[in-house]
Amino acid sequence: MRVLIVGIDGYLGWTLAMYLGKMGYEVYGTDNGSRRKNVEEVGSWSATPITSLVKRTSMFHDIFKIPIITSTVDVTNTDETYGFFNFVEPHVVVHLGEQPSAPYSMMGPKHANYTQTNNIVGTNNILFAMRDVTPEAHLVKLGTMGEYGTPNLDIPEGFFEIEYRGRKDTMVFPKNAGSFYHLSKVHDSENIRFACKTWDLRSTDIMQGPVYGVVADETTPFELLTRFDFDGVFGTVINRFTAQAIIGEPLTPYGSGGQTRGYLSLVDSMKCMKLAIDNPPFSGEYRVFNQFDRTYGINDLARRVCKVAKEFGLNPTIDNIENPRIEKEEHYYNPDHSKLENLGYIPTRSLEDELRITIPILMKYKDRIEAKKEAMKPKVKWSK
Ligand code: USQ
Repeated sequence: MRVLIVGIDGYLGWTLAMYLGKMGYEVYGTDNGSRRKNVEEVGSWSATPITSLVKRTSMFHDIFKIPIITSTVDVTNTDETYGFFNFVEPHVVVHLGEQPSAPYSMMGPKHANYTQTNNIVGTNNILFAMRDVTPEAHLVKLGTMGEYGTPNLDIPEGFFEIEYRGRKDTMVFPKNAGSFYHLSKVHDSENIRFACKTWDLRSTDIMQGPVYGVVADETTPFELLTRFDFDGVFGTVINRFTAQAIIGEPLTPYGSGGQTRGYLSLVDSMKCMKLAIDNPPFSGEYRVFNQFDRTYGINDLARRVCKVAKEFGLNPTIDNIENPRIEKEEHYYNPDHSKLENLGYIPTRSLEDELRITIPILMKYKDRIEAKKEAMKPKVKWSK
């Protein structure tokens, strides 16, 4: 099966390329290099040292004898996108090529506009290229659990039945995104749903929670590790807490720390995407998977990271700091997540066991985290 990964140089993209390559899929990918550039812009870098995309694919080939074909096609460019689709003729398109940071999108009008233009235009070009070049292909699109927000209701997987003024229908569950980034994903979802309905495309829209960890396969050599962000803009919460514990900085739950989200390890993110790829929807079907292992509150996460860090001789502390975001800090949170389980998803290991793999790997890169300590502080505020 030929898989085209858009955003192949990113945290998930590079991991998925190696994961699928080793499992015998024919892997093609493209990346416009924006993640490296944007992280540099906010004064940081990946804790794991990463070589260029060209070098890492050639190293992967030298070690495992598996080819990964890459390009620098930017999917916001319509002609380049069509050209690449004609060249690859993918059976599956995994679209991970978006600006993924909520704080980055809240830095100001240019960053908000860039995020929404990049994400929505890129997705639309992919949809049109699929319509015209590979109409049978399956689009696996990375959405986010953040599209739903934190309603005081259970959250279904995309759709729910509603009775209103005596009539019943199945409707898209209302969205309530918390940043311009999350809103870009809401718009994407509607565009994809429309394209499936109108052109008979098929797509899985994955509502994924924050991902943590650094390897999906423990045999990954150090020089092929994926990127690991820990700064205040691109680092996601568990990875940030891990990096803070390693350099002896206090872990920083924002506000009262009762914010609850659904989390997933890097390896399970790969497993779930593979399940989606192996079990495509039918032509014209737009389906939604809520993709996470289990939910945690932020304070609980901080305590769990501290406990495991202590096993490695670290001495972490926790400091609840002022919340730079506007979000509910205490709320109900109960999303469904049974569709992937029905396809056979079984979580690989506990959060604690995953941290026991991640912490010793990252301890080797303590100096690189230390060097960008200043960038770890959350400086982007949601308010004026
Ligand atoms: N948080 C802290 N302390 C920190 C960092 C974050 O308390 O030092 C809190 C945030 O306020 C938030 C929660 O942790 O309540 C999650 O924040 P995050 O930065 O880990 O995740 P988020 O900004 O929501 O975005 C990340 C990815 C995004 C993905 C999303 C899934 O960057 O690409 O879509 O997770 S979800 O959170 O389900 O929307």
